[in-house]
Order: sequence, then structure tokens, then C-alpha cells
Amino acid sequence: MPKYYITTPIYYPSANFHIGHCYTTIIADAIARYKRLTGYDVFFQTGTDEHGEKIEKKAQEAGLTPKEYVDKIIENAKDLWASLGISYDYFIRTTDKNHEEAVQKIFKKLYDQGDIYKGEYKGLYCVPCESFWTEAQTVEGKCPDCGRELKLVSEEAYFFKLSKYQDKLIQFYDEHPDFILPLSRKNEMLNNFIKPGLEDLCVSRTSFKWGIPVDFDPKHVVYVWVDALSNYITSLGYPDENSELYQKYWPADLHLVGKEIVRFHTIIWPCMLMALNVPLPKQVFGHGWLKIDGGKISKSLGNYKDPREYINAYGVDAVRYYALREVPFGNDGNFSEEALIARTNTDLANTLGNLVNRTISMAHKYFDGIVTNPEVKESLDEELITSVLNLKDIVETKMNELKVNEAIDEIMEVLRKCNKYIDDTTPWSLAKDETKKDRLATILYNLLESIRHCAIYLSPFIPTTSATIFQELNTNQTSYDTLSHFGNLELNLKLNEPKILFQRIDIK
Ligand code: ME8
Repeated sequence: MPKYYITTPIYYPSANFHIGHCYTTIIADAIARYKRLTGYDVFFQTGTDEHGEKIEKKAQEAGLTPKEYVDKIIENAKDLWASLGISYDYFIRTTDKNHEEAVQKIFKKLYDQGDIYKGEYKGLYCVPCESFWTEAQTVEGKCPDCGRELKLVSEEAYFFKLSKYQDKLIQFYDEHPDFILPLSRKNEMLNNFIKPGLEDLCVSRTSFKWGIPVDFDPKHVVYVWVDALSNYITSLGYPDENSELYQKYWPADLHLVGKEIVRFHTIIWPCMLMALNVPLPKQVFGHGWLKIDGGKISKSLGNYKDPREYINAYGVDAVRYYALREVPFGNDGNFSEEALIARTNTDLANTLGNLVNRTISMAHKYFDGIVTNPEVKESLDEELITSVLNLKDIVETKMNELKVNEAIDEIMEVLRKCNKYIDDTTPWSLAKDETKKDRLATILYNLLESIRHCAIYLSPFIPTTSATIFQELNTNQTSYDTLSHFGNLELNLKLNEPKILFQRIDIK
């Protein structure tokens, strides 16, 4: 069985996750589910990034130790992922003992071989982003990522020889043209960061305590990004390169990350891995941001609701569907509740829900819900069947290119064709004529079988809805293999009663 290792970033623990945070995880979940469906042995990892000055400060404000603080709010991430149906295989916390020990070993190895050395750091640091910046990189003296004030820090520190790996990194990019997607992000990395010259990276701090101590010099804690990026291999058992998980799943097939952290994943992380002599991940995809009214989703602006409010109001699949369908993957997109409602109404209630409901209702009305197929075929059928059978290659191509929204739209297009097929064949008029009963049965079979195919294709995106459709169809034919043939829906089974899959939402 081929393997597929996919990761999301590990999240800063928060009591205030918004729909933008859910975006990375929903997409990663959809890709993981699609890969499982198509026969891959998938390892899908997410988790939390729990160290650093920012957390230390928040814990202080809450009157807790950092560990007490993170232990308390970590459940918020797990609860949110559960309510979104995120099917992760492993949840890593950077406060896990094995992770902390592995990071210490990584740091020591790099130090022993001379890739980490001691020096003095003088420069600018953005606490919220946990990022060091050179004077030249700042924008009007502020953090180029978040626009906030930078702190001037001066302290004894360890440095990683990033500069040593600059040429090797460029060569790796050249030899692996798909390493960074979309391509625009690769050009940004090359032109803005690598070609102007990589500077050695400060990888330890002494001015706060909440981090993994450097074991041979414990007044230092490991820079939080070195700690965080290592999660992708420590979870697999690294530095034990013989561990079963590491052997099986590394290198990662896909690190899915937001665009603002592409830099860490495509410069610092590959250079660390080259220094460790560990193979590099196959791909890093930097997706765009969800925005609200064209601007940042921000706690200080108070412009968002807890995503669970949308899930409770419209259902988990409506929220998943919206995140996956609305935004061309890679670009920024705007989030609004009105657009979520409109998308749910058009695609999920009208196109999908209505089709399933009216098809199963007709089968009950005209045949007591018993599926038969006397195969009274007409040319109209061929067109529908061909478009259903073509979906396999189309969806595969789109998913391999990570064009999730386009894959979904192709499935929707077939569902729209099914609705048109009903309008063209007018089953209700055939039902009035006893001699047309066989033709009517074939039409309904074709519709039910098309719905079965589409429900399988939709299962990575809206798994709860697909499961309901399989239950209504009363079918066991839900595997990917069954899609190479039109006609695998069982005959003479009795359909269950249709449910309303998506209630139309009144916009007011
Ligand atoms: O960056 N739209 O964690 P994080 C889309 N701990 N995606 C968004 C978003 C938005 N409005 N807001 C946040 C970190 N995200 C580090 C990662 S990995 C070794 C360490 C995405 O909690 C963001 O782009 O700030 C990132 O992919 C994810 O949420 C976690 O962000």
C-alpha cells in the first residue's frame, strides 16, 4: 500500500480560534480522506506549538504556570477539530516528553558537528510572530509580517549556520520544481530571502524560560521555530531513524501551511534537515488567508464568531464545504456568513439535497423503494453515464494538483447534470403510463447509481452527508473500487426514507 504523510502546522494554543484557523485543517483533512479513499496508508498529523515567550506572557497574565495554561486550553483545539470531523491520526504537543528530548538531541547533534555555534545576538524580535528580523527586512521599523512593534534584544545566543546551506537549498529548489507550491511563493522565497543572502539564524534565547532547555547549556532555551518544525519528525520517532513510523512515513508528502509561514517551512526547515542528513519533505503548499471584509480576521477587531457557532447553526458539512469550495486554493478569499448561506443553499440544498430527496422519493412513490433496472436504455442515459465515469480521472487530476475547489465543482457539475436528466426525462409523466414502467425504473436506477458515485467522491469533503446518502441508498457499495463501473448499486434492495440533507436557509 503506498503511504502518504500529510501535516498541518502545529497551532499556537488559543481560546479564540477563528474560521481562518480551521481553513488549513479542513483542507488537510479533505486531502487525507481523499488519499485514504483512494488506497493510501495515510498518516495525518496536527498538534499544538506550546512553547515561547508569547505563551509565557499569557500564562503570567492568567496567573498560571505555562504548562498549567497550555494544559487548560489545549482541549479547545481538540474540541474544535472534533466538531469539524478532523480525522487526524496523531496529535503532537511540543510539551510531549519524547518531543522535548528529541529536540534536545537534534540541537546537540547540530552543535557537535559545528552547524550550531555560540555567539551574541543583537537585533530585532517580534514577540507575537516569534520571528527575528534584520533592519533591512523591517517595514517602517515594524514587523513585516504583522506590522507590530519590534523589540531590540541583545543576548548571548546559539546560531545555526543557515548561510552554509544557501547554495544547496537553491540547488534543491532547482532539482525539485514542485517543492513549493504555488510557484509564486517559491519566487518570493528566492527573490526576497535566499538570493539577497541567508544569514545565520539565532536558535536559542536566554531572556525567558518557557522553552526546551539546551541540555548542555540550560540557561538557553531552544528557539521556538526549531522546536516546532522538528515536530514533523519527532512524532515519527526521530532521532531513532529505525523507528517503524519514521521508516514508513518520512519524508512527508505534504506540509500544508498558511502563506505567512512558508518561509520557515521552505528555508529554515530544509536547511535543518540537510544539516541532519535527513531527506527533505516532498512538498510544501502555502495557502492563502481567509479574510473578513477584505481584511484580517482579528480578535482586536472583534470581527468573528467562534467557528462552532456556524457549525451549530448550519451543520458541519456546510462549514467544511464552504471552506473547501469557496476559495481557489492558494489565493486569499473572503469569508462571510452570507456567502456561507448562499453556498449552502445553491450547492448543498438545491443541487445535492434536492436531487437526492426527489430521486429517492420518486423511487418510493413509484416502486415502493425497491431498486430494479430492466435496462431500457436511451441515448440520454449514455451522456449521464459517461460524465459520471469520467469523474474518476478528473477528480484525481485536480486533487493531485491540490485544486480542491475545482475537484468539488466537477462533482457538482455531474450533480447538476443529474438534475437536468430528471427535467429531460420527466419521470412523473412516464409514471402515468403503465407501459413505460420499465423505462422509469431504468431512469431511477441511473439516478441512484449516479448519486452513489457522487456521494463517494464527496465523502472526503462532506463525510457526514455522504454517510447519510449511503444509508438512504441502503448500499454497501461505498469503496473507491466500485467507481470504475456504472451499475454496482445493488438491485432489489429497499431504499430507506429520504431525509432533508440540507434545509434551505433564509438569509435574514
Ligand atoms: O503559525 N486564513 O500557528 P498559528 C487562513 N505555530 N489560514 C489562517 C488564518 C486565516 N485568516 N489565520 C491563521 C503557527 N491561519 C505556528 C506554526 S508549524 C511548525 C508552527 C493558519 O496557530 C496559519 O496560516 O498561528 C497556519 O497555517 C495555521 O492557521 C496555524 O497558525
